[in-house]
Amino acid sequence: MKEEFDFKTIYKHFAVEGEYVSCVRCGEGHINDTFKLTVQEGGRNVNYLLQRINNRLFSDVEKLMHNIELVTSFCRRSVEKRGGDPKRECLNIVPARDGKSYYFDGKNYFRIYLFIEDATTYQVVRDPRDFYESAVAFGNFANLLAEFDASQLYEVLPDFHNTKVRYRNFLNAVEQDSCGRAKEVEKEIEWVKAHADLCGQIVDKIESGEIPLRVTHNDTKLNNVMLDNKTGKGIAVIDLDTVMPGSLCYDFGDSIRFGCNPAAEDEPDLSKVNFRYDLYETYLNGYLSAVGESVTEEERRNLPTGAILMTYECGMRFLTDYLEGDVYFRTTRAGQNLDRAHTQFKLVDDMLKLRDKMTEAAVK
Ligand code: ADP
Ligand code: GN1
Ligand code: MG
Repeated sequence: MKEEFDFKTIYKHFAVEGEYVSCVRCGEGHINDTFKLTVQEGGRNVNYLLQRINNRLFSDVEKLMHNIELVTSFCRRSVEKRGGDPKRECLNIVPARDGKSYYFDGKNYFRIYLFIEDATTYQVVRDPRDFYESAVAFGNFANLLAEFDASQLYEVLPDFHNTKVRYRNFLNAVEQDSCGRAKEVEKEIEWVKAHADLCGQIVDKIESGEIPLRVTHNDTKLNNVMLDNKTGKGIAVIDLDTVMPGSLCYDFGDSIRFGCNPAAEDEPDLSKVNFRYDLYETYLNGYLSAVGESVTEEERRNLPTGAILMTYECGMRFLTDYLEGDVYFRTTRAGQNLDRAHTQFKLVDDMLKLRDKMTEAAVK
Protein backbone atom coordinates (compact mmCIF):
# COMPACT_ATOMS: atom_id res chain seq x y z
CA MET A 1 0.00 0.00 0.00
CA LYS A 2 1.28 3.46 -0.85
CA GLU A 3 2.11 5.52 2.22
CA GLU A 4 0.12 8.74 2.70
CA PHE A 5 3.21 10.84 3.29
CA ASP A 6 6.84 10.54 2.29
CA PHE A 7 7.98 9.63 5.79
CA LYS A 8 11.52 8.73 4.71
CA THR A 9 12.08 12.32 3.63
CA ILE A 10 10.06 13.95 6.39
CA TYR A 11 11.88 12.39 9.35
CA LYS A 12 15.26 13.51 7.95
CA HIS A 13 14.23 17.07 8.69
CA PHE A 14 14.23 16.25 12.42
CA ALA A 15 17.06 15.63 14.86
CA VAL A 16 16.52 11.89 14.58
CA GLU A 17 19.62 9.83 13.83
CA GLY A 18 19.44 6.34 12.39
CA GLU A 19 18.01 4.58 9.40
CA TYR A 20 14.35 4.50 8.51
CA VAL A 21 12.60 1.20 9.31
CA SER A 22 8.85 1.93 9.20
CA CYS A 23 6.12 4.42 9.94
CA VAL A 24 2.62 3.15 10.76
CA ARG A 25 -0.56 4.87 11.80
CA CYS A 26 -1.39 4.60 15.52
CA GLY A 27 -3.82 5.94 18.09
CA GLU A 28 -7.47 6.82 17.70
CA GLY A 29 -7.45 10.61 17.97
CA HIS A 30 -10.05 12.47 15.92
CA ILE A 31 -7.88 15.44 15.00
CA ASN A 32 -4.25 14.85 14.10
CA ASP A 33 -2.72 12.08 12.00
CA THR A 34 -0.54 10.06 14.33
CA PHE A 35 2.18 7.56 13.37
CA LYS A 36 4.74 5.39 15.09
CA LEU A 37 8.07 5.99 13.39
CA THR A 38 10.74 3.34 13.83
CA VAL A 39 14.38 3.93 12.97
CA GLN A 40 17.47 1.86 13.57
CA GLU A 41 19.97 3.57 15.84
CA GLY A 42 23.21 1.81 16.78
CA GLY A 43 21.84 -1.59 15.83
CA ARG A 44 18.55 -1.34 17.69
CA ASN A 45 15.09 -0.15 16.79
CA VAL A 46 13.99 3.14 18.34
CA ASN A 47 10.44 4.49 18.11
CA TYR A 48 9.23 8.06 17.78
CA LEU A 49 5.77 9.56 17.64
CA LEU A 50 5.28 11.49 14.43
CA GLN A 51 2.20 13.64 13.91
CA ARG A 52 0.80 15.59 11.05
CA ILE A 53 -0.76 18.56 12.76
CA ASN A 54 -4.29 19.34 11.66
CA ASN A 55 -3.68 22.84 10.34
CA ARG A 56 -7.22 23.18 9.07
CA LEU A 57 -8.16 23.52 12.71
CA PHE A 58 -4.95 24.91 14.10
CA SER A 59 -4.54 27.65 11.57
CA ASP A 60 -1.52 29.13 13.36
CA VAL A 61 0.83 26.21 13.99
CA GLU A 62 3.59 28.58 15.14
CA LYS A 63 1.41 29.71 18.07
CA LEU A 64 0.20 26.19 18.80
CA MET A 65 3.76 24.90 19.03
CA HIS A 66 4.83 27.91 21.10
CA ASN A 67 2.22 26.82 23.68
CA ILE A 68 3.36 23.21 23.57
CA GLU A 69 7.02 24.15 23.95
CA LEU A 70 6.18 26.13 27.09
CA VAL A 71 3.88 23.54 28.61
CA THR A 72 6.22 20.60 27.92
CA SER A 73 9.25 22.44 29.38
CA PHE A 74 7.19 23.37 32.41
CA CYS A 75 6.05 19.76 32.90
CA ARG A 76 9.55 18.43 32.38
CA ARG A 77 10.94 20.70 35.10
CA SER A 78 8.30 19.52 37.52
CA VAL A 79 8.96 15.83 36.73
CA GLU A 80 12.68 16.45 37.31
CA LYS A 81 11.94 18.19 40.62
CA ARG A 82 10.02 15.22 41.92
CA GLY A 83 12.76 12.84 40.74
CA GLY A 84 10.68 11.23 37.97
CA ASP A 85 11.78 10.18 34.50
CA PRO A 86 11.34 13.21 32.20
CA LYS A 87 11.67 11.06 29.08
CA ARG A 88 8.53 9.08 29.98
CA GLU A 89 6.47 11.25 32.28
CA CYS A 90 5.85 14.11 29.90
CA LEU A 91 5.88 14.84 26.19
CA ASN A 92 9.32 15.66 24.75
CA ILE A 93 9.55 17.52 21.47
CA VAL A 94 12.24 16.32 19.07
CA PRO A 95 13.25 19.51 17.25
CA ALA A 96 13.57 19.92 13.51
CA ARG A 97 17.10 20.40 12.16
CA ASP A 98 16.49 24.14 11.78
CA GLY A 99 15.76 24.35 15.52
CA LYS A 100 12.00 24.79 15.15
CA SER A 101 9.62 22.51 17.00
CA TYR A 102 7.91 21.46 13.76
CA TYR A 103 8.65 20.96 10.08
CA PHE A 104 6.58 22.42 7.26
CA ASP A 105 6.94 20.76 3.86
CA GLY A 106 5.06 23.49 2.00
CA LYS A 107 1.70 21.81 2.55
CA ASN A 108 1.69 19.89 5.82
CA TYR A 109 3.06 20.51 9.29
CA PHE A 110 4.76 17.68 11.17
CA ARG A 111 6.14 17.28 14.67
CA ILE A 112 7.93 14.49 16.48
CA TYR A 113 7.80 13.50 20.14
CA LEU A 114 9.82 10.88 21.97
CA PHE A 115 7.76 7.71 22.04
CA ILE A 116 6.54 6.80 25.52
CA GLU A 117 7.27 3.08 25.72
CA ASP A 118 5.59 0.44 27.89
CA ALA A 119 2.49 2.52 28.37
CA THR A 120 -1.02 2.33 26.94
CA THR A 121 -3.96 4.61 26.22
CA TYR A 122 -7.43 3.08 26.53
CA GLN A 123 -10.55 3.76 24.49
CA VAL A 124 -12.93 2.48 27.17
CA VAL A 125 -12.52 1.74 30.86
CA ARG A 126 -11.76 -2.00 31.19
CA ASP A 127 -10.89 -1.82 34.85
CA PRO A 128 -12.08 0.89 37.29
CA ARG A 129 -8.54 1.07 38.67
CA ASP A 130 -7.33 2.43 35.33
CA PHE A 131 -10.00 5.10 35.46
CA TYR A 132 -9.00 5.99 39.01
CA GLU A 133 -5.36 6.30 37.94
CA SER A 134 -6.31 8.48 34.98
CA ALA A 135 -8.20 10.73 37.42
CA VAL A 136 -5.14 11.03 39.63
CA ALA A 137 -3.01 11.89 36.60
CA PHE A 138 -5.40 14.58 35.36
CA GLY A 139 -5.86 15.88 38.92
CA ASN A 140 -2.08 16.18 39.32
CA PHE A 141 -1.88 17.88 35.94
CA ALA A 142 -4.50 20.45 37.01
CA ASN A 143 -2.61 21.00 40.24
CA LEU A 144 0.60 21.53 38.31
CA LEU A 145 -0.99 23.94 35.84
CA ALA A 146 -2.21 26.06 38.75
CA GLU A 147 1.39 27.32 38.91
CA PHE A 148 1.57 28.08 35.19
CA ASP A 149 1.44 31.66 33.99
CA ALA A 150 -1.60 31.82 31.67
CA SER A 151 -0.55 35.08 30.07
CA GLN A 152 2.25 33.24 28.22
CA LEU A 153 -0.20 31.15 26.24
CA TYR A 154 -2.02 31.94 23.01
CA GLU A 155 -5.67 31.01 22.92
CA VAL A 156 -5.26 28.87 19.81
CA LEU A 157 -8.90 27.83 19.59
CA PRO A 158 -10.92 30.73 21.01
CA ASP A 159 -14.24 29.85 22.66
CA PHE A 160 -13.29 26.18 22.58
CA HIS A 161 -15.65 25.26 25.44
CA ASN A 162 -17.93 28.24 25.19
CA THR A 163 -21.14 26.24 24.94
CA LYS A 164 -23.18 29.31 24.03
CA VAL A 165 -20.96 29.94 21.02
CA ARG A 166 -21.09 26.22 20.14
CA TYR A 167 -24.88 26.43 20.21
CA ARG A 168 -24.88 29.41 17.85
CA ASN A 169 -22.60 27.51 15.48
CA PHE A 170 -24.99 24.57 15.66
CA LEU A 171 -28.03 26.73 14.83
CA ASN A 172 -26.07 28.18 11.96
CA ALA A 173 -25.27 24.70 10.60
CA VAL A 174 -28.95 23.76 10.85
CA GLU A 175 -29.95 26.87 8.97
CA GLN A 176 -27.29 26.49 6.28
CA ASP A 177 -27.98 22.76 5.93
CA SER A 178 -25.10 22.61 3.46
CA CYS A 179 -25.42 18.86 2.87
CA GLY A 180 -29.21 18.59 2.97
CA ARG A 181 -29.06 16.38 6.08
CA ALA A 182 -31.19 18.48 8.45
CA LYS A 183 -34.47 16.80 7.46
CA GLU A 184 -33.13 13.40 8.41
CA VAL A 185 -32.06 14.54 11.90
CA GLU A 186 -35.04 16.67 12.91
CA LYS A 187 -35.49 14.73 16.16
CA GLU A 188 -31.87 15.22 17.15
CA ILE A 189 -32.02 18.94 16.32
CA GLU A 190 -35.11 19.30 18.49
CA TRP A 191 -33.40 17.46 21.34
CA VAL A 192 -30.46 19.90 21.27
CA LYS A 193 -32.82 22.89 21.20
CA ALA A 194 -34.90 21.51 24.07
CA HIS A 195 -31.77 21.40 26.24
CA ALA A 196 -30.42 24.83 25.26
CA ASP A 197 -30.84 26.12 28.83
CA LEU A 198 -27.71 24.11 29.68
CA CYS A 199 -25.49 26.30 27.49
CA GLY A 200 -24.86 29.15 29.93
CA GLN A 201 -24.52 27.08 33.07
CA ILE A 202 -20.74 27.35 33.29
CA VAL A 203 -19.91 30.17 30.88
CA ASP A 204 -22.12 32.59 32.81
CA LYS A 205 -20.47 31.64 36.09
CA ILE A 206 -17.03 32.22 34.60
CA GLU A 207 -18.18 35.62 33.32
CA SER A 208 -19.57 36.61 36.72
CA GLY A 209 -16.40 35.39 38.47
CA GLU A 210 -18.21 32.69 40.47
CA ILE A 211 -16.06 30.04 38.78
CA PRO A 212 -12.37 30.91 38.24
CA LEU A 213 -10.76 30.78 34.83
CA ARG A 214 -7.64 28.58 35.00
CA VAL A 215 -5.15 27.05 32.61
CA THR A 216 -6.72 23.73 31.73
CA HIS A 217 -6.10 20.82 29.39
CA ASN A 218 -9.51 21.00 27.70
CA ASP A 219 -9.43 17.51 26.16
CA THR A 220 -9.19 15.13 29.10
CA LYS A 221 -10.35 11.92 27.45
CA LEU A 222 -9.07 8.65 28.83
CA ASN A 223 -7.07 8.17 25.62
CA ASN A 224 -5.13 11.34 26.36
CA VAL A 225 -3.39 9.87 29.37
CA MET A 226 -0.79 7.12 29.16
CA LEU A 227 -0.93 4.41 31.81
CA ASP A 228 2.20 2.50 32.69
CA ASN A 229 1.93 -1.15 31.61
CA LYS A 230 3.66 -2.44 34.74
CA THR A 231 2.39 -0.23 37.56
CA GLY A 232 -0.97 0.80 36.04
CA LYS A 233 -0.27 4.41 37.13
CA GLY A 234 -1.08 7.34 34.89
CA ILE A 235 2.40 8.44 33.86
CA ALA A 236 1.91 11.13 31.24
CA VAL A 237 -0.86 13.48 30.20
CA ILE A 238 -0.59 13.89 26.42
CA ASP A 239 -2.36 15.75 23.59
CA LEU A 240 -1.50 19.24 24.80
CA ASP A 241 -2.88 21.07 21.76
CA THR A 242 -5.75 22.59 23.69
CA VAL A 243 -4.01 23.69 26.89
CA MET A 244 -5.64 27.11 27.25
CA PRO A 245 -7.70 29.13 29.71
CA GLY A 246 -10.75 27.12 30.77
CA SER A 247 -12.58 25.70 33.76
CA LEU A 248 -11.64 22.81 35.99
CA CYS A 249 -15.28 21.71 35.64
CA TYR A 250 -14.70 21.21 31.90
CA ASP A 251 -11.65 19.04 32.44
CA PHE A 252 -13.37 16.95 35.07
CA GLY A 253 -16.49 16.77 32.93
CA ASP A 254 -14.81 15.67 29.74
CA SER A 255 -13.21 12.70 31.48
CA ILE A 256 -16.61 11.69 32.84
CA ARG A 257 -18.21 12.09 29.41
CA PHE A 258 -15.81 9.65 27.84
CA GLY A 259 -14.95 7.25 30.65
CA CYS A 260 -18.32 6.62 32.30
CA ASN A 261 -19.72 5.14 29.10
CA PRO A 262 -18.94 1.42 28.92
CA ALA A 263 -19.39 1.49 25.14
CA ALA A 264 -17.42 3.21 22.41
CA GLU A 265 -18.02 6.89 21.72
CA ASP A 266 -19.43 5.93 18.30
CA GLU A 267 -21.39 2.83 19.37
CA PRO A 268 -24.39 2.50 17.03
CA ASP A 269 -26.31 0.22 19.44
CA LEU A 270 -27.62 2.60 22.09
CA SER A 271 -28.70 -0.23 24.37
CA LYS A 272 -24.99 -0.62 25.15
CA VAL A 273 -24.56 3.06 26.04
CA ASN A 274 -25.34 4.19 29.57
CA PHE A 275 -23.91 6.39 32.26
CA ARG A 276 -22.10 4.34 34.90
CA TYR A 277 -22.55 6.19 38.16
CA ASP A 278 -20.08 3.91 39.96
CA LEU A 279 -17.34 5.03 37.56
CA TYR A 280 -18.29 8.66 38.17
CA GLU A 281 -17.59 8.16 41.89
CA THR A 282 -14.35 6.34 41.10
CA TYR A 283 -13.13 9.25 38.98
CA LEU A 284 -14.37 11.87 41.45
CA ASN A 285 -12.41 10.26 44.29
CA GLY A 286 -9.21 9.98 42.23
CA TYR A 287 -9.48 13.53 40.91
CA LEU A 288 -10.22 15.17 44.27
CA SER A 289 -7.40 13.24 45.93
CA ALA A 290 -4.91 14.82 43.50
CA VAL A 291 -6.22 18.20 42.43
CA GLY A 292 -5.07 20.01 45.56
CA GLU A 293 -6.40 22.68 47.81
CA SER A 294 -7.17 25.34 45.27
CA VAL A 295 -10.46 23.81 44.07
CA THR A 296 -13.31 26.06 45.25
CA GLU A 297 -16.69 25.07 46.71
CA GLU A 298 -18.43 26.43 43.63
CA GLU A 299 -16.19 24.39 41.35
CA ARG A 300 -16.93 21.24 43.33
CA ARG A 301 -20.66 21.91 43.18
CA ASN A 302 -20.38 22.32 39.44
CA LEU A 303 -18.35 19.22 38.64
CA PRO A 304 -21.53 17.38 37.57
CA THR A 305 -22.59 20.42 35.53
CA GLY A 306 -19.21 20.16 33.79
CA ALA A 307 -19.88 16.50 32.99
CA ILE A 308 -23.37 17.19 31.62
CA LEU A 309 -22.22 20.22 29.66
CA MET A 310 -19.16 18.64 28.11
CA THR A 311 -21.32 15.75 26.95
CA TYR A 312 -24.08 18.01 25.63
CA GLU A 313 -21.54 20.23 23.89
CA CYS A 314 -19.64 17.32 22.38
CA GLY A 315 -22.86 15.72 21.09
CA MET A 316 -23.85 19.07 19.60
CA ARG A 317 -20.42 19.37 17.94
CA PHE A 318 -20.75 15.88 16.44
CA LEU A 319 -24.22 16.73 15.13
CA THR A 320 -22.97 20.06 13.76
CA ASP A 321 -20.16 18.24 11.97
CA TYR A 322 -22.64 15.72 10.57
CA LEU A 323 -24.74 18.59 9.21
CA GLU A 324 -21.66 20.24 7.73
CA GLY A 325 -20.52 17.08 5.95
CA ASP A 326 -18.03 15.53 8.43
CA VAL A 327 -15.31 18.09 7.97
CA TYR A 328 -13.96 18.45 11.51
CA PHE A 329 -13.74 15.08 13.31
CA ARG A 330 -12.04 12.25 11.45
CA THR A 331 -14.57 9.64 10.33
CA THR A 332 -13.92 6.18 8.98
CA ARG A 333 -17.49 5.31 8.01
CA ALA A 334 -20.72 6.98 6.95
CA GLY A 335 -22.96 8.10 9.80
CA GLN A 336 -20.18 7.92 12.40
CA ASN A 337 -20.62 11.49 13.62
CA LEU A 338 -24.35 10.93 13.96
CA ASP A 339 -23.73 7.77 16.00
CA ARG A 340 -21.33 9.77 18.15
CA ALA A 341 -23.98 12.45 18.68
CA HIS A 342 -26.54 9.80 19.70
CA THR A 343 -24.26 8.29 22.36
CA GLN A 344 -23.65 11.73 23.88
CA PHE A 345 -27.35 12.61 23.97
CA LYS A 346 -28.14 9.29 25.65
CA LEU A 347 -25.48 9.97 28.28
CA VAL A 348 -26.87 13.46 28.96
CA ASP A 349 -30.36 12.00 29.48
CA ASP A 350 -28.92 9.50 31.95
CA MET A 351 -26.86 12.11 33.81
CA LEU A 352 -29.71 14.59 34.13
CA LYS A 353 -31.66 11.97 36.08
CA LEU A 354 -28.74 11.55 38.49
CA ARG A 355 -27.68 15.17 38.77
CA ASP A 356 -28.61 15.65 42.45
CA LYS A 357 -26.86 12.47 43.51
CA MET A 358 -23.78 13.44 41.48
CA THR A 359 -23.73 16.87 43.14
CA GLU A 360 -24.09 15.42 46.63
CA ALA A 361 -21.10 13.18 46.05
CA ALA A 362 -19.04 16.07 44.68
CA VAL A 363 -19.56 18.42 47.65
CA LYS A 364 -19.32 15.78 50.38
P1 ADP B 1 -5.18 13.53 18.64
O1 ADP B 1 -5.04 15.00 18.87
O2 ADP B 1 -5.52 13.19 17.25
O3 ADP B 1 -6.10 12.92 19.65
P2 ADP B 1 -2.97 12.51 20.26
O4 ADP B 1 -1.84 13.46 20.50
O5 ADP B 1 -3.92 12.29 21.38
O6 ADP B 1 -3.71 12.91 18.90
O7 ADP B 1 -2.32 11.11 19.85
C1 ADP B 1 -3.12 10.02 19.43
C2 ADP B 1 -2.68 8.75 20.14
O8 ADP B 1 -1.29 8.48 19.87
C3 ADP B 1 -2.79 8.77 21.66
O9 ADP B 1 -4.08 8.42 22.11
C4 ADP B 1 -1.73 7.75 22.08
O10 ADP B 1 -2.26 6.42 22.00
C5 ADP B 1 -0.65 7.90 21.01
N1 ADP B 1 0.44 8.80 21.46
C6 ADP B 1 0.45 10.15 21.44
N2 ADP B 1 1.60 10.65 21.91
C7 ADP B 1 2.39 9.58 22.22
C8 ADP B 1 3.75 9.42 22.72
N3 ADP B 1 4.54 10.46 22.95
N4 ADP B 1 4.20 8.17 22.91
C9 ADP B 1 3.43 7.09 22.63
N5 ADP B 1 2.16 7.17 22.14
C10 ADP B 1 1.64 8.39 21.94
C1 GN1 C 1 -11.21 15.59 19.75
O1 GN1 C 1 -8.06 15.09 19.49
P1 GN1 C 1 -8.97 14.22 20.28
O2 GN1 C 1 -9.49 13.05 19.55
O3 GN1 C 1 -8.30 13.88 21.59
C2 GN1 C 1 -11.56 17.05 20.04
C3 GN1 C 1 -12.19 17.16 21.43
C4 GN1 C 1 -13.44 16.28 21.51
C5 GN1 C 1 -13.04 14.85 21.16
C6 GN1 C 1 -14.24 13.94 21.12
C7 GN1 C 1 -9.06 19.77 19.27
O4 GN1 C 1 -10.23 15.16 20.67
O5 GN1 C 1 -12.57 18.51 21.68
O6 GN1 C 1 -14.00 16.33 22.80
O7 GN1 C 1 -12.38 14.79 19.88
N1 GN1 C 1 -10.35 17.87 19.97
C8 GN1 C 1 -10.36 19.05 19.31
O8 GN1 C 1 -13.83 12.62 21.20
O9 GN1 C 1 -11.36 19.51 18.77
MG1 MG D 1 -5.97 12.66 21.67
